[in-house]
Amino acid sequence: MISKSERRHVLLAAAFVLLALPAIRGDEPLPGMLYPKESEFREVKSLDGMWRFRTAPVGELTRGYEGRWLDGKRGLGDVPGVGPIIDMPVPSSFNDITTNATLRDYNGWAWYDLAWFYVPASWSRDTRVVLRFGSAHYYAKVWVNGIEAMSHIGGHLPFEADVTSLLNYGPGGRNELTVAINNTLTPHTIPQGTVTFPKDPDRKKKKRRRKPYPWTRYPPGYVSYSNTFDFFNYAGIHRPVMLYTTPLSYIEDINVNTILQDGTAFVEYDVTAKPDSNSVSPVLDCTVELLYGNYYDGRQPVGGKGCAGTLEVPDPILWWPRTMHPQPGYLYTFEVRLWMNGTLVDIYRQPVGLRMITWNETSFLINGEPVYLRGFGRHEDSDIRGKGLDLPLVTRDHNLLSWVGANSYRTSHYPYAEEIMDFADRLGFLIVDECPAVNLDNYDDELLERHKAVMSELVRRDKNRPSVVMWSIANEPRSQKIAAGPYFRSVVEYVKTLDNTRPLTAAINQGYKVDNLAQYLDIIGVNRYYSWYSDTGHLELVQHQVESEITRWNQKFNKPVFMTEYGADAVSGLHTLPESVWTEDYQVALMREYFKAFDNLRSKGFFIGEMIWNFADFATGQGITRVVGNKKGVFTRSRQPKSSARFLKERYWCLANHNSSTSCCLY
Ligand code: GCB
Repeated sequence: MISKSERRHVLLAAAFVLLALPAIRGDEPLPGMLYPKESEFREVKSLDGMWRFRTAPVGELTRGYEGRWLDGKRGLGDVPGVGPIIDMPVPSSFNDITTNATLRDYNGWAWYDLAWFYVPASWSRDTRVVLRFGSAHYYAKVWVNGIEAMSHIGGHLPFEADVTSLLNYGPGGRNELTVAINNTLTPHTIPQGTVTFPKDPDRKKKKRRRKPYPWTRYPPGYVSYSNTFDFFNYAGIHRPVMLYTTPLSYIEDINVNTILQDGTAFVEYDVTAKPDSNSVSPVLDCTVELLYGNYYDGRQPVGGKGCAGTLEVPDPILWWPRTMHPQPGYLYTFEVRLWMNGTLVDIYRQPVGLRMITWNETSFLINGEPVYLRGFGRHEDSDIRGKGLDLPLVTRDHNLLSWVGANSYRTSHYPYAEEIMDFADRLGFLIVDECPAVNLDNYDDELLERHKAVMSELVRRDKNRPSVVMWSIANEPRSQKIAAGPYFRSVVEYVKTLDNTRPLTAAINQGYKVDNLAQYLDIIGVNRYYSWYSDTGHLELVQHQVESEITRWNQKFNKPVFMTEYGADAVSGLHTLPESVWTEDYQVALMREYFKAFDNLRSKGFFIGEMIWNFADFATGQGITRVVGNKKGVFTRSRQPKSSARFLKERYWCLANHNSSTSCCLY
């Protein structure tokens, strides 16, 4: 049995996660958070690179705080006996960088330190300097020169703080940045996880016996961290860390939305600007221009005056998804100039795509044209880097997505890096943008607040992206539970207040008879593993099962339906004839059966897409149903094709080039 003091210690460490919730509640409007960009008035400095790193020893999780690892003088502190300080690349997950299994599986506080760094001589307290993290998983606390600068709950989304007053400037002005992150997941984090103290059957104290028996299964103090989702709980500073400047009066946020009417695009915009707090009676004003492409190319941009308004664009070049137009993903640049008392003080350039989304009971349309999604569920995942952003990998992924003929993917099961979303905007991929609510199980008000907060951070970040065409509010929640009904109703109502220009969806794995979520969605996503997790090996059942179930979802809810997941694990290089589970041959054979069903469903008019699970093999926690990770990728983890990739390519290009009455089953 774990002693009271040991239990207290672990709970105390976890409590840092739970009690230190930032003041932001789900229903409070968030300040803007534009992506850092250079302009005539702004500079960006990357803090990526090699940082110093140390974890608190297992069983002494608060050691970093007790040892004052953040005091701004000693970096991570040379505290004897707590293990070495090692080099750690940023961005990256820390788990797979070393050869150490304890670090791979670590739960608790991990400390990062960057010392020393210097800021350009041109920066001073008269410049506004912001420190921004693209994401850190899961909970993060940040100190600049030993002074707490910010904290943030949740991986996968950016956070930032004005650190102007915390930095040292000028010659000799050295700076230190310390970050503590904690990847402990609890029933009130999104996603959820559990911390348990497993009981040792033999360590009970016998009556009148002072000492307990020695343990047989779990040593004293043993703590177990678990979750139910099927991907490795990678942790670390996963995305770029940047310092950027803005003028003291600055553009804080931009909202852009396009309405198409009779061949004209009406671009509604709204700019939020902040005046310099020292200026007496500041008057702020904006001028805006919609530039073709990303520069002045001789064509006359459409311009406007005022920080809010509507631009009328005759003959617009619309943003189209891949294969729906010879020039997909066309981006204009929305240039905002901020003026204070008649002087130009700030410029920000926001890429925008002019497109309009509509949906009805049967279809999902872009610019008035019905769209059929040919896509994937994916993961941010790769060898060594884990979930750390890696641009060569991301570029390869988008080249493979283009090669295979896909037009879409879901950011299963969490928001992806902004740099990844940029690819989607530019290349014309349609994104189902998912929040990290994977496998939600127990519902209560505290979780609901967190869910709303995550959704508001996601919408704030991605609202201007033309590639983002749906918000996915959850993946496979236990939506059969009665409490799921009111819970998701609140989430949906809340997200609609943030953005009513995009439909809401979720990937559901419960049956249509018991589910309590689909009724609130605009478009229903269904995850099914016929002939894999159910009726394993019985391919002859797939077509009928898929067709009849998907049809029932539509009949019951009268909404468009798409398949958000289906698939089979295939170990690359494993073949049998006839095909059997885990082989490349079985993966292909299973896909063929799903394709037959999809083609019949397509002709019924309400089935709007198919997204195979998964784009590439990916890491999971260890388990007896996983062979060093999930092998449902059509590409391997090193991004090489399995037989299924070539097979899928035939189908996706067939779908791209034909209409809904053509069979693309490839019998
Ligand atoms: C699912 C989950 C996904 C898993 C997949 C599988 O339904 O949404 O996270 O990886 O099944 O392979 O079991």
